[in-house]
Amino acid sequence: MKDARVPRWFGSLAGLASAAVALGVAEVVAVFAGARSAPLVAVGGVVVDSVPKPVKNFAVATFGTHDKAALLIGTTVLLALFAALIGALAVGDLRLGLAGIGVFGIIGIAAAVTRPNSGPGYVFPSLLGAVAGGGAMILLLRQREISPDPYDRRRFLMESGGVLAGAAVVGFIGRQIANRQNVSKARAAVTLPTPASPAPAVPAGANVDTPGASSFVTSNDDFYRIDTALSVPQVDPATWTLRIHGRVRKPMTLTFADLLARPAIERYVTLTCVSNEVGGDLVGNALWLGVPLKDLLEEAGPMDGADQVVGRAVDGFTVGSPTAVLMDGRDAMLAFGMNGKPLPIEHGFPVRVVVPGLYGYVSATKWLSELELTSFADYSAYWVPRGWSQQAPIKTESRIDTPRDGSAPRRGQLTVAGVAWAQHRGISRVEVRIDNGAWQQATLGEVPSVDTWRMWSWTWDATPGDHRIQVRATDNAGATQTQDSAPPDPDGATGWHTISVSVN
Ligand SMILES: Nc1nc2c(c(=O)[nH]1)N[C@H]1C(S)=C(S)[C@@H](COP(=O)(O)O)O[C@H]1N2
Ligand SMILES: [Mo]
Repeated sequence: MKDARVPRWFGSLAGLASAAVALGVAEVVAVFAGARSAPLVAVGGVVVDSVPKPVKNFAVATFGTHDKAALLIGTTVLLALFAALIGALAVGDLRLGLAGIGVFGIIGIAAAVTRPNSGPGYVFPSLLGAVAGGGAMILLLRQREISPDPYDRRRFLMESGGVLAGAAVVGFIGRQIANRQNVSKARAAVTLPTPASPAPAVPAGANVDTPGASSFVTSNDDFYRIDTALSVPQVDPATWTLRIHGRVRKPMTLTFADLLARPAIERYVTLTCVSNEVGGDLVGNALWLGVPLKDLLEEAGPMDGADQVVGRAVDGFTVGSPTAVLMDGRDAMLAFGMNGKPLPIEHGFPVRVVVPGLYGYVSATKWLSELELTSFADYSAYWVPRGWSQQAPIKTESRIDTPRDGSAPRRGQLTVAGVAWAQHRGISRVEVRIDNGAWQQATLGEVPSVDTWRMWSWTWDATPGDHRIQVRATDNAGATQTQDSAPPDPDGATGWHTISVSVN
Protein backbone atom coordinates (compact mmCIF):
# COMPACT_ATOMS: atom_id res chain seq x y z
CA MET A 1 0.00 0.00 0.00
CA LYS A 2 1.26 3.45 -0.85
CA ASP A 3 0.74 6.56 1.24
CA ALA A 4 0.36 9.95 -0.43
CA ARG A 5 2.72 11.68 1.99
CA VAL A 6 6.23 11.31 3.27
CA PRO A 7 6.57 12.19 6.96
CA ARG A 8 7.81 15.73 7.48
CA TRP A 9 10.81 14.55 9.47
CA PHE A 10 12.09 12.79 6.35
CA GLY A 11 12.16 16.15 4.71
CA SER A 12 13.78 17.86 7.69
CA LEU A 13 16.53 15.28 7.77
CA ALA A 14 17.02 15.67 4.01
CA GLY A 15 17.12 19.46 4.50
CA LEU A 16 19.83 19.14 7.15
CA ALA A 17 21.85 16.75 5.00
CA SER A 18 21.55 19.06 1.98
CA ALA A 19 22.66 22.07 4.04
CA ALA A 20 25.64 20.08 5.29
CA VAL A 21 26.56 19.22 1.71
CA ALA A 22 26.21 22.88 0.69
CA LEU A 23 28.43 24.10 3.55
CA GLY A 24 30.98 21.30 3.10
CA VAL A 25 31.37 22.01 -0.62
CA ALA A 26 31.50 25.76 0.05
CA GLU A 27 34.30 25.19 2.59
CA VAL A 28 36.37 23.32 0.03
CA VAL A 29 35.80 25.92 -2.69
CA ALA A 30 36.70 28.67 -0.20
CA VAL A 31 40.10 27.05 0.25
CA PHE A 32 40.82 28.24 -3.29
CA ALA A 33 38.68 31.37 -3.38
CA GLY A 34 39.85 32.82 -0.04
CA ALA A 35 38.84 32.01 3.55
CA ARG A 36 36.66 35.10 3.84
CA SER A 37 34.52 33.97 0.89
CA ALA A 38 33.08 30.97 2.81
CA PRO A 39 29.34 31.59 3.42
CA LEU A 40 29.40 31.36 7.24
CA VAL A 41 32.42 33.66 7.46
CA ALA A 42 31.07 36.12 4.88
CA VAL A 43 27.55 36.33 6.35
CA GLY A 44 29.02 36.44 9.86
CA GLY A 45 31.28 39.26 8.71
CA VAL A 46 28.29 41.26 7.48
CA VAL A 47 26.58 40.65 10.82
CA VAL A 48 29.69 41.75 12.75
CA ASP A 49 29.95 44.90 10.64
CA SER A 50 26.30 45.83 10.96
CA VAL A 51 25.14 44.85 14.46
CA PRO A 52 23.73 47.81 16.37
CA LYS A 53 26.01 49.15 19.08
CA PRO A 54 24.00 47.80 22.06
CA VAL A 55 24.08 44.28 20.61
CA LYS A 56 27.83 44.49 19.96
CA ASN A 57 28.42 45.82 23.47
CA PHE A 58 26.28 43.03 24.89
CA ALA A 59 28.19 40.41 22.88
CA VAL A 60 31.60 41.65 24.03
CA ALA A 61 30.39 42.02 27.62
CA THR A 62 28.83 38.53 27.64
CA PHE A 63 31.21 36.46 25.53
CA GLY A 64 34.34 38.66 25.72
CA THR A 65 37.02 37.26 23.47
CA HIS A 66 34.66 34.37 22.58
CA ASP A 67 32.16 36.68 20.90
CA LYS A 68 33.09 35.36 17.45
CA ALA A 69 32.73 31.70 18.38
CA ALA A 70 29.32 32.56 19.87
CA LEU A 71 28.30 34.24 16.61
CA LEU A 72 29.40 31.29 14.45
CA ILE A 73 27.66 28.76 16.71
CA GLY A 74 24.51 30.90 16.77
CA THR A 75 24.55 31.25 12.98
CA THR A 76 25.02 27.51 12.51
CA VAL A 77 22.12 26.67 14.83
CA LEU A 78 19.84 29.15 13.02
CA LEU A 79 20.91 27.75 9.67
CA ALA A 80 20.19 24.19 10.81
CA LEU A 81 16.69 25.22 11.92
CA PHE A 82 16.01 26.85 8.55
CA ALA A 83 17.43 23.84 6.70
CA ALA A 84 15.08 21.53 8.60
CA LEU A 85 12.16 23.84 7.81
CA ILE A 86 13.05 24.06 4.11
CA GLY A 87 13.37 20.27 3.97
CA ALA A 88 9.96 19.85 5.57
CA LEU A 89 8.45 22.20 2.97
CA ALA A 90 10.22 20.29 0.21
CA VAL A 91 8.23 17.18 1.10
CA GLY A 92 5.10 18.92 -0.18
CA ASP A 93 6.82 20.49 -3.17
CA LEU A 94 10.42 19.87 -4.06
CA ARG A 95 10.56 23.23 -5.85
CA LEU A 96 9.97 25.00 -2.54
CA GLY A 97 12.98 23.25 -1.06
CA LEU A 98 15.17 24.12 -4.01
CA ALA A 99 13.98 27.73 -3.89
CA GLY A 100 14.90 27.84 -0.18
CA ILE A 101 18.41 26.61 -0.90
CA GLY A 102 18.63 29.13 -3.74
CA VAL A 103 17.72 31.98 -1.39
CA PHE A 104 20.47 30.94 1.03
CA GLY A 105 22.92 30.66 -1.87
CA ILE A 106 22.09 34.19 -2.99
CA ILE A 107 22.49 35.52 0.57
CA GLY A 108 25.89 33.84 0.78
CA ILE A 109 27.01 35.20 -2.59
CA ALA A 110 25.77 38.72 -1.83
CA ALA A 111 27.59 38.71 1.53
CA ALA A 112 30.84 37.38 0.06
CA VAL A 113 31.12 39.73 -2.92
CA THR A 114 30.38 42.81 -0.83
CA ARG A 115 33.09 42.11 1.76
CA PRO A 116 35.95 44.64 1.70
CA ASN A 117 38.86 43.49 -0.48
CA SER A 118 36.80 40.61 -1.93
CA GLY A 119 38.03 38.94 -5.11
CA PRO A 120 36.08 37.84 -8.20
CA GLY A 121 36.30 34.22 -6.98
CA TYR A 122 34.15 35.13 -3.95
CA VAL A 123 30.91 34.10 -5.77
CA PHE A 124 31.97 30.46 -6.07
CA PRO A 125 31.79 28.96 -2.56
CA SER A 126 28.11 29.85 -2.04
CA LEU A 127 27.22 29.24 -5.71
CA LEU A 128 28.76 25.77 -5.95
CA GLY A 129 27.65 24.99 -2.39
CA ALA A 130 24.02 25.81 -3.27
CA VAL A 131 24.20 23.74 -6.45
CA ALA A 132 25.58 20.77 -4.50
CA GLY A 133 23.02 21.24 -1.71
CA GLY A 134 20.21 21.37 -4.27
CA GLY A 135 21.54 18.23 -5.92
CA ALA A 136 21.59 16.43 -2.59
CA MET A 137 18.03 17.46 -1.88
CA ILE A 138 16.81 16.22 -5.28
CA LEU A 139 18.63 12.96 -4.75
CA LEU A 140 17.10 12.44 -1.32
CA LEU A 141 13.54 13.60 -1.92
CA ARG A 142 12.70 13.20 -5.60
CA GLN A 143 11.27 9.73 -5.49
CA ARG A 144 9.64 9.93 -2.15
CA GLU A 145 6.02 10.77 -2.77
CA ILE A 146 5.21 7.50 -1.13
CA SER A 147 7.06 5.58 1.53
CA PRO A 148 5.58 4.53 4.82
CA ASP A 149 6.95 1.04 4.49
CA PRO A 150 9.75 0.18 6.92
CA TYR A 151 12.13 -0.97 4.21
CA ASP A 152 11.88 2.38 2.45
CA ARG A 153 12.40 4.24 5.71
CA ARG A 154 15.54 2.34 6.45
CA ARG A 155 16.84 3.01 2.97
CA PHE A 156 16.04 6.69 3.33
CA LEU A 157 17.84 6.89 6.68
CA MET A 158 20.87 5.18 5.19
CA GLU A 159 20.87 7.50 2.20
CA SER A 160 20.63 10.69 4.21
CA GLY A 161 23.10 9.35 6.75
CA GLY A 162 25.47 8.62 3.86
CA VAL A 163 25.03 12.11 2.46
CA LEU A 164 25.63 13.67 5.91
CA ALA A 165 28.74 11.56 6.41
CA GLY A 166 29.95 12.45 2.92
CA ALA A 167 29.45 16.14 3.63
CA ALA A 168 31.35 15.82 6.89
CA VAL A 169 34.27 14.11 5.13
CA VAL A 170 34.33 16.79 2.43
CA GLY A 171 34.21 19.57 5.04
CA PHE A 172 36.94 17.89 7.06
CA ILE A 173 39.22 17.57 4.03
CA GLY A 174 38.54 21.22 3.21
CA ARG A 175 39.56 22.21 6.73
CA GLN A 176 42.74 20.13 6.50
CA ILE A 177 43.75 21.83 3.26
CA ALA A 178 42.84 25.23 4.71
CA ASN A 179 45.00 24.55 7.74
CA ARG A 180 47.92 23.81 5.50
CA GLN A 181 47.45 27.24 3.94
CA ASN A 182 47.96 28.77 7.33
CA VAL A 183 51.08 30.91 7.59
CA SER A 184 52.44 29.37 10.80
CA LYS A 185 55.37 27.84 8.88
CA ALA A 186 56.27 31.22 7.38
CA ARG A 187 55.97 32.68 10.87
CA ALA A 188 58.29 30.06 12.35
CA ALA A 189 60.85 30.87 9.65
CA VAL A 190 61.05 34.57 10.58
CA THR A 191 64.33 35.62 12.19
CA LEU A 192 63.77 38.69 14.29
CA PRO A 193 66.44 41.40 14.11
CA THR A 194 68.42 42.52 17.14
CA PRO A 195 66.98 45.88 18.18
CA ALA A 196 69.19 48.93 17.69
CA SER A 197 67.51 50.23 20.83
CA PRO A 198 66.87 47.33 23.25
CA ALA A 199 64.12 47.37 25.86
CA PRO A 200 64.99 48.63 29.31
CA ALA A 201 65.26 45.71 31.72
CA VAL A 202 62.14 44.89 33.71
CA PRO A 203 62.92 46.31 37.15
CA ALA A 204 63.31 43.73 39.91
CA GLY A 205 60.21 45.00 41.73
CA ALA A 206 57.84 45.05 38.76
CA ASN A 207 55.78 42.10 39.93
CA VAL A 208 53.75 41.68 43.08
CA ASP A 209 54.44 38.25 44.48
CA THR A 210 50.99 37.20 45.63
CA PRO A 211 48.78 34.35 44.42
CA GLY A 212 46.08 35.70 42.12
CA ALA A 213 48.02 38.83 41.10
CA SER A 214 48.55 39.51 37.38
CA SER A 215 52.08 39.25 36.10
CA PHE A 216 53.80 42.35 34.73
CA VAL A 217 54.32 40.73 31.32
CA THR A 218 51.32 39.00 29.75
CA SER A 219 52.29 35.89 27.79
CA ASN A 220 51.32 35.67 24.14
CA ASP A 221 48.92 32.83 24.94
CA ASP A 222 47.18 34.78 27.69
CA PHE A 223 47.01 38.07 25.80
CA TYR A 224 43.41 39.16 25.14
CA ARG A 225 42.29 39.11 21.52
CA ILE A 226 39.71 41.51 20.09
CA ASP A 227 38.98 42.04 16.40
CA THR A 228 36.25 41.77 13.78
CA ALA A 229 37.96 38.94 11.88
CA LEU A 230 35.86 35.73 11.84
CA SER A 231 38.63 33.97 9.98
CA VAL A 232 42.12 34.99 11.11
CA PRO A 233 43.86 36.62 8.12
CA GLN A 234 46.78 34.54 6.84
CA VAL A 235 49.29 37.02 5.47
CA ASP A 236 52.42 35.67 3.85
CA PRO A 237 55.40 37.84 4.82
CA ALA A 238 57.08 36.97 1.49
CA THR A 239 54.42 38.87 -0.45
CA TRP A 240 53.42 41.38 2.25
CA THR A 241 53.87 45.06 1.49
CA LEU A 242 53.06 48.23 3.36
CA ARG A 243 51.96 51.20 1.34
CA ILE A 244 52.34 54.64 2.92
CA HIS A 245 50.33 57.06 0.80
CA GLY A 246 47.67 59.75 0.72
CA ARG A 247 48.60 63.27 1.74
CA VAL A 248 52.36 62.72 1.83
CA ARG A 249 55.16 64.26 -0.19
CA LYS A 250 56.86 60.93 -0.81
CA PRO A 251 54.61 57.85 -1.02
CA MET A 252 56.47 54.65 -0.20
CA THR A 253 56.01 50.89 -0.38
CA LEU A 254 57.97 48.63 1.97
CA THR A 255 58.44 44.87 1.95
CA PHE A 256 58.81 42.79 5.10
CA ALA A 257 62.56 42.53 4.43
CA ASP A 258 62.76 46.35 4.07
CA LEU A 259 61.06 46.73 7.42
CA LEU A 260 63.29 44.20 9.22
CA ALA A 261 66.38 45.94 7.81
CA ARG A 262 65.53 49.25 9.50
CA PRO A 263 66.77 50.13 13.00
CA ALA A 264 64.33 48.52 15.44
CA ILE A 265 63.27 49.33 18.98
CA GLU A 266 62.00 46.95 21.64
CA ARG A 267 59.63 48.30 24.31
CA TYR A 268 57.16 47.18 26.96
CA VAL A 269 53.79 48.69 26.08
CA THR A 270 50.40 47.96 27.67
CA LEU A 271 47.53 47.61 25.19
CA THR A 272 43.95 48.32 26.28
CA CYS A 273 40.63 47.75 24.53
CA VAL A 274 38.06 50.54 24.71
CA SER A 275 35.43 47.84 25.38
CA ASN A 276 37.10 46.94 28.66
CA GLU A 277 34.63 47.36 31.54
CA VAL A 278 35.82 48.64 34.89
CA GLY A 279 37.51 45.60 36.44
CA GLY A 280 37.67 43.84 33.03
CA ASP A 281 40.51 41.87 31.47
CA LEU A 282 40.78 43.35 27.96
CA VAL A 283 44.20 44.76 28.80
CA GLY A 284 47.64 43.21 28.55
CA ASN A 285 51.31 44.12 28.62
CA ALA A 286 53.89 42.78 26.18
CA LEU A 287 57.39 43.40 24.90
CA TRP A 288 57.02 44.69 21.35
CA LEU A 289 59.77 44.74 18.74
CA GLY A 290 59.36 47.00 15.75
CA VAL A 291 60.27 50.04 13.73
CA PRO A 292 59.44 53.55 15.01
CA LEU A 293 56.51 55.05 13.10
CA LYS A 294 57.88 58.54 13.55
CA ASP A 295 60.93 57.85 11.32
CA LEU A 296 58.81 56.35 8.54
CA LEU A 297 56.26 59.15 8.66
CA GLU A 298 59.02 61.77 8.59
CA GLU A 299 60.45 60.11 5.48
CA ALA A 300 57.05 60.07 3.80
CA GLY A 301 56.49 63.72 4.81
CA PRO A 302 52.86 64.41 5.82
CA MET A 303 51.36 67.43 4.04
CA ASP A 304 49.71 70.31 5.90
CA GLY A 305 46.34 69.34 7.32
CA ALA A 306 47.04 65.59 7.21
CA ASP A 307 46.09 65.28 10.88
CA GLN A 308 45.03 61.61 10.70
CA VAL A 309 46.93 58.45 9.86
CA VAL A 310 44.57 55.67 8.78
CA GLY A 311 45.86 52.16 9.30
CA ARG A 312 44.18 49.66 6.98
CA ALA A 313 44.28 45.90 7.47
CA VAL A 314 44.20 43.23 4.76
CA ASP A 315 40.57 42.47 5.66
CA GLY A 316 39.50 46.08 5.16
CA PHE A 317 39.34 47.01 8.87
CA THR A 318 40.57 50.55 9.54
CA VAL A 319 41.74 52.65 12.49
CA GLY A 320 42.50 56.36 12.61
CA SER A 321 45.20 57.88 14.84
CA PRO A 322 46.24 61.51 15.24
CA THR A 323 49.38 62.14 13.16
CA ALA A 324 50.70 64.39 15.92
CA VAL A 325 50.50 61.58 18.49
CA LEU A 326 52.37 59.14 16.24
CA MET A 327 55.12 61.73 15.74
CA ASP A 328 55.40 63.28 19.22
CA GLY A 329 58.34 61.10 20.21
CA ARG A 330 56.52 58.30 22.04
CA ASP A 331 57.38 54.73 21.03
CA ALA A 332 54.66 54.32 18.39
CA MET A 333 55.82 51.48 16.17
CA LEU A 334 55.16 48.98 13.42
CA ALA A 335 55.62 45.83 15.46
CA PHE A 336 56.70 42.42 14.16
CA GLY A 337 57.84 40.88 17.45
CA MET A 338 55.85 40.12 20.63
CA ASN A 339 57.58 38.87 23.76
CA GLY A 340 60.60 37.73 21.79
CA LYS A 341 58.59 35.81 19.17
CA PRO A 342 57.36 36.79 15.71
CA LEU A 343 53.93 38.39 16.11
CA PRO A 344 51.35 35.62 16.69
CA ILE A 345 48.95 35.24 13.76
CA GLU A 346 45.91 36.26 15.88
CA HIS A 347 47.78 39.35 17.04
CA GLY A 348 48.43 40.64 13.53
CA PHE A 349 51.25 38.67 11.83
CA PRO A 350 53.34 39.78 10.10
CA VAL A 351 53.02 43.46 11.10
CA ARG A 352 50.76 45.50 13.38
CA VAL A 353 50.73 48.96 14.89
CA VAL A 354 51.38 49.60 18.61
CA VAL A 355 50.91 53.09 20.06
CA PRO A 356 51.35 53.75 23.79
CA GLY A 357 48.42 55.74 25.18
CA LEU A 358 45.67 55.12 22.60
CA TYR A 359 42.94 52.49 22.82
CA GLY A 360 43.37 49.60 20.35
CA TYR A 361 40.54 50.61 18.01
CA VAL A 362 42.23 53.97 17.27
CA SER A 363 45.79 52.71 17.01
CA ALA A 364 46.62 49.03 16.97
CA THR A 365 45.88 47.83 13.39
CA LYS A 366 46.66 44.12 13.04
CA TRP A 367 47.50 42.48 9.67
CA LEU A 368 48.46 45.97 8.54
CA SER A 369 48.62 46.68 4.80
CA GLU A 370 48.43 50.46 4.42
CA LEU A 371 48.98 53.72 6.19
CA GLU A 372 47.06 56.55 4.57
CA LEU A 373 47.60 60.16 5.55
CA THR A 374 44.32 62.08 5.53
CA SER A 375 42.34 64.32 7.88
CA PHE A 376 39.78 63.53 10.57
CA ALA A 377 37.35 65.79 8.71
CA ASP A 378 37.70 63.76 5.52
CA TYR A 379 37.63 60.20 6.80
CA SER A 380 36.14 58.17 9.66
CA ALA A 381 37.64 54.75 10.43
CA TYR A 382 35.71 51.51 11.07
CA TRP A 383 34.26 52.09 14.56
CA VAL A 384 33.49 55.81 14.18
CA PRO A 385 30.30 55.54 12.08
CA ARG A 386 29.31 52.75 14.50
CA GLY A 387 29.12 55.30 17.30
CA TRP A 388 32.59 55.31 18.87
CA SER A 389 34.69 58.43 19.28
CA GLN A 390 37.07 59.48 16.54
CA GLN A 391 39.80 60.13 19.10
CA ALA A 392 40.30 58.04 22.22
CA PRO A 393 43.30 58.37 24.55
CA ILE A 394 43.38 55.72 27.27
CA LYS A 395 41.70 56.73 30.54
CA THR A 396 43.35 56.19 33.91
CA GLU A 397 42.03 52.95 35.41
CA SER A 398 42.84 50.48 38.16
CA ARG A 399 41.74 46.94 38.93
CA ILE A 400 41.71 44.65 41.96
CA ASP A 401 42.97 41.17 41.01
CA THR A 402 43.06 39.59 44.45
CA PRO A 403 41.03 38.83 46.51
CA ARG A 404 38.36 37.97 43.94
CA ASP A 405 34.96 39.62 44.00
CA GLY A 406 32.56 37.47 46.03
CA SER A 407 35.30 35.40 47.67
CA ALA A 408 35.55 34.50 51.36
CA PRO A 409 39.12 35.12 52.54
CA ARG A 410 40.42 34.28 56.02
CA ARG A 411 40.64 37.05 58.65
CA GLY A 412 44.01 38.65 59.42
CA GLN A 413 46.79 39.89 57.15
CA LEU A 414 45.51 39.80 53.58
CA THR A 415 47.28 41.10 50.48
CA VAL A 416 45.05 43.16 48.22
CA ALA A 417 46.75 43.52 44.84
CA GLY A 418 46.07 44.52 41.27
CA VAL A 419 47.12 46.71 38.36
CA ALA A 420 46.68 50.34 37.37
CA TRP A 421 47.27 51.99 34.02
CA ALA A 422 47.44 55.42 32.40
CA GLN A 423 49.64 54.73 29.39
CA HIS A 424 52.10 57.44 28.40
CA ARG A 425 51.21 59.51 31.46
CA GLY A 426 52.25 56.89 33.99
CA ILE A 427 50.85 55.95 37.39
CA SER A 428 52.10 57.84 40.46
CA ARG A 429 49.74 56.63 43.17
CA VAL A 430 47.21 53.90 43.88
CA GLU A 431 44.88 53.99 46.89
CA VAL A 432 42.60 51.39 48.41
CA ARG A 433 39.75 51.82 50.85
CA ILE A 434 37.59 49.45 52.81
CA ASP A 435 33.88 50.19 53.39
CA ASN A 436 34.15 53.91 52.56
CA GLY A 437 36.96 54.32 55.11
CA ALA A 438 40.03 56.49 54.61
CA TRP A 439 42.05 55.94 51.43
CA GLN A 440 45.21 53.92 52.07
CA GLN A 441 48.29 54.18 49.88
CA ALA A 442 49.25 50.99 48.10
CA THR A 443 52.84 49.98 47.41
CA LEU A 444 53.68 50.36 43.72
CA GLY A 445 55.70 47.96 41.61
CA GLU A 446 58.58 49.40 39.59
CA VAL A 447 58.03 50.09 35.88
CA PRO A 448 60.41 50.40 32.93
CA SER A 449 58.48 53.39 31.46
CA VAL A 450 55.26 55.41 31.60
CA ASP A 451 53.83 53.25 28.80
CA THR A 452 53.02 50.19 30.89
CA TRP A 453 50.60 49.27 33.61
CA ARG A 454 51.82 49.25 37.18
CA MET A 455 51.31 46.49 39.74
CA TRP A 456 50.23 47.51 43.23
CA SER A 457 49.60 45.84 46.58
CA TRP A 458 48.36 46.73 50.03
CA THR A 459 48.17 44.67 53.19
CA TRP A 460 44.84 44.67 54.93
CA ASP A 461 44.18 43.43 58.43
CA ALA A 462 40.91 41.82 57.44
CA THR A 463 38.17 41.61 60.06
CA PRO A 464 35.29 39.11 59.94
CA GLY A 465 32.17 40.16 58.09
CA ASP A 466 31.10 41.53 54.71
CA HIS A 467 33.35 44.23 53.28
CA ARG A 468 33.62 46.35 50.19
CA ILE A 469 37.05 47.07 48.67
CA GLN A 470 37.64 49.94 46.24
CA VAL A 471 40.65 51.17 44.33
CA ARG A 472 41.58 54.39 42.53
CA ALA A 473 44.73 55.50 40.72
CA THR A 474 46.41 58.84 40.09
CA ASP A 475 48.54 59.60 37.04
CA ASN A 476 51.90 61.36 36.91
CA ALA A 477 50.18 64.66 36.07
CA GLY A 478 48.37 64.40 39.43
CA ALA A 479 44.94 63.62 37.99
CA THR A 480 43.00 61.04 40.01
CA GLN A 481 40.79 58.51 38.25
CA THR A 482 37.18 59.70 38.27
CA GLN A 483 34.55 58.00 40.42
CA ASP A 484 31.86 58.78 37.83
CA SER A 485 30.95 55.50 36.28
CA ALA A 486 30.63 55.48 32.50
CA PRO A 487 30.16 52.53 30.13
CA PRO A 488 32.87 51.69 27.54
CA ASP A 489 30.86 53.32 24.77
CA PRO A 490 31.79 55.82 23.25
CA ASP A 491 35.38 56.37 24.42
CA GLY A 492 36.24 54.13 27.39
CA ALA A 493 34.72 53.10 30.75
CA THR A 494 35.36 55.01 33.97
CA GLY A 495 34.65 54.44 37.65
CA TRP A 496 36.25 52.80 40.66
CA HIS A 497 36.59 49.04 40.62
CA THR A 498 34.61 47.86 43.63
CA ILE A 499 34.45 44.32 44.95
CA SER A 500 32.76 42.59 47.89
CA VAL A 501 34.22 39.91 50.13
CA SER A 502 32.98 37.98 53.19
CA VAL A 503 35.87 37.60 55.58
CA ASN A 504 35.60 34.63 57.90
N1 LIG B 1 42.77 44.27 11.61
C1 LIG B 1 42.27 44.56 12.81
N2 LIG B 1 43.06 45.16 13.73
C2 LIG B 1 42.59 45.47 14.95
C3 LIG B 1 41.24 45.20 15.29
C4 LIG B 1 40.42 44.58 14.31
O1 LIG B 1 39.22 44.33 14.52
N3 LIG B 1 40.97 44.27 13.09
N4 LIG B 1 40.77 45.52 16.55
C5 LIG B 1 41.49 46.53 17.31
C6 LIG B 1 41.11 46.53 18.71
S1 LIG B 1 39.54 47.09 19.05
C7 LIG B 1 41.96 46.20 19.73
S2 LIG B 1 41.54 46.45 21.32
C8 LIG B 1 43.28 45.61 19.42
C9 LIG B 1 43.44 44.29 20.16
O2 LIG B 1 44.67 43.71 19.85
P1 LIG B 1 44.96 42.23 20.34
O3 LIG B 1 43.87 41.37 19.79
O4 LIG B 1 46.31 41.88 19.83
O5 LIG B 1 44.92 42.26 21.85
O6 LIG B 1 43.45 45.37 18.04
C10 LIG B 1 43.00 46.40 17.19
N5 LIG B 1 43.41 46.07 15.85
MO1 LIG C 1 39.33 47.29 21.23
